[in-house]
Amino acid sequence: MGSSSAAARLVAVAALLVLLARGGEPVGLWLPPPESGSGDLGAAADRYLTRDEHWMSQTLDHFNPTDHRQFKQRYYEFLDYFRAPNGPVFLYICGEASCNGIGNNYLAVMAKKFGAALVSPEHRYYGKSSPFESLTTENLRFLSSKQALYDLAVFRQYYQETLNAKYNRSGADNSWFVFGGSYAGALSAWFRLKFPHLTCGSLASSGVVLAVYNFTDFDKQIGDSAGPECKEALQEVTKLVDGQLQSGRNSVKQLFGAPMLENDGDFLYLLADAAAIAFQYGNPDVLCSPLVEAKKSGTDLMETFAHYVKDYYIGKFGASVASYDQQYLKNTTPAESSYRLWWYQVCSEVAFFQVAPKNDSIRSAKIDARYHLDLCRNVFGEGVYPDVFMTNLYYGGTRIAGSKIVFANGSQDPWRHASKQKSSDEMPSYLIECKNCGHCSDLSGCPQAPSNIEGDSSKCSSPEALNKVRKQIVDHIDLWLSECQDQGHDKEPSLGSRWGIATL
Ligand SMILES: *[C@@H]1O[C@H](CO)[C@@H](O)[C@H](O)[C@H]1NC(C)=O
Ligand SMILES: *[C@@H]1O[C@H](CO)[C@@H](O)[C@H](O)[C@H]1NC(C)=O
Ligand SMILES: *[C@@H]1O[C@H](CO)[C@@H](O)[C@H](O)[C@H]1NC(C)=O
Ligand SMILES: CC(=O)N[C@H]1CO[C@H](CO)[C@@H](O)[C@@H]1O
Repeated sequence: MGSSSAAARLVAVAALLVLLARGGEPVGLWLPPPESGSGDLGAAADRYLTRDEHWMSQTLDHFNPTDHRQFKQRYYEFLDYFRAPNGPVFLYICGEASCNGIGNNYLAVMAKKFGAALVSPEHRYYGKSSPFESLTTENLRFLSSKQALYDLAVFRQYYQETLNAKYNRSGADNSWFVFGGSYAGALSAWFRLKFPHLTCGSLASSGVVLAVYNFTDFDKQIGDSAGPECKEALQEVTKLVDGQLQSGRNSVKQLFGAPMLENDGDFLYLLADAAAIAFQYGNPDVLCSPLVEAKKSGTDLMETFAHYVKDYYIGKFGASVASYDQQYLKNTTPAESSYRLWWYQVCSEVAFFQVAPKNDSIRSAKIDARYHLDLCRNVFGEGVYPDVFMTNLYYGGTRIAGSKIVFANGSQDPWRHASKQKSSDEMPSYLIECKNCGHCSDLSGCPQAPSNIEGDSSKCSSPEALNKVRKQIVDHIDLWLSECQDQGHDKEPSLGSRWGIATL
């Protein structure tokens, strides 16, 4: 604990959160499918390699050398595959949700191939790594990607020393490689950009490195992923729902199992997210088959969509209706706050306002920039505004001037339009094209709910498309790790392919 009087407010919130955490993940925003417990689709044995918690003391404010306050940051380590002591270290960056362990996805497969140690720190403020007991807007001012990147750098050094102590070495430096998906994919790219001496390379899986204010491409991609028939049905539903709300028939909210959402915008946002998630996580048919069928047979479209929302999105997928409620987003209790925290990052740094395009929109036109700005003001008060210009000036957006970063995005994923567009020698970018290839398919396979052990690709509509990109990713990792080693990391002599994966 630090010296400031405010330090008293800083707590290792572990005790509190152990009781309260229910793994609330902001699924509506963009995260990997929910924890087991909140929906049926998250449950799977062997979903995690480890859930054993470790802790380190982290600096609260990396940009103020006179502020010595610290907080407890949670992390995980998995050493079963580690070719000790000289193997590489794979740092998996956890993003905007409670980080409940090291997932058993394709990263595990790669770690095994490379003999890598796996480590994964939780993002500051999320889960059990909250510096404050109460997440008032004032207390959220240390929540930013810039602070989070410094956390990663400090963690990287801390863990290297921990490893050295474990193997009785001093001054050794293993070859590190960073990984992340979605927002954490952007952090992965930015980490390599800002701290190139601390990692041999980066995988930015669906890495959203471009902050976007009016993110209309998101809705457009949903239309493209849905195809003309399903898109038209979705648009018809929106028209019907808008009409009901227009004429004051709030009972329509009941139909969707969301009577508690007083604000029409919040309700419409829930419906838009419910549709997006089908494509984002690779389950298009669950949504589109019944809708297209209903349209052909003249069955009530609104009821068909309502059934999908209630049965699939809320029931199976585990989405939380309350999380769309701005009243709920004002709750400052850490365990209740993943959604609030991500909205803070949206409202202060990256925006990604998923507004309706002027033409041919799927979501209601009422979901516009105004809706988002009102939400930001209502939930966080005056003065919280996403300066996307400065965010992109700082990192470079899609013109990021990094190196040894591999980008991968799924063809059906609405988020891909915030990822890096063009491939270059130093920063290759791959598009994984298949009917159910979505967000972070390279790591998680498809569909992503239910979760696939080791990121199994066999259920992708084109497993070859995914396997091909995975092979390319592995080749880049192999090359960049070996180049790193040439520069004096770990002294292990090379054997054929330096990392012993010649047989891939
Ligand atoms: C650690 O290394 C030092 C210096 O080489 C050596 O003296 C010591 O015995 C080692 N300790 C263990 C536990 O291996
Ligand atoms: C976003 O869209 C709104 C409404 O269409 C418009 O007024 C605003 O200028 C746009 N902002 C940016 C930064 O494009
Ligand atoms: C609006 O969208 C429709 C359907 O995709 C398209 O045919 C039309 O050209 C678009 N109009 C404008 C002005 O972009
Ligand atoms: C927005 C988008 O589609 N991004 C890119 C994903 O990666 C492929 C391959 O480089 C590009 O063609 C896409 O443009």
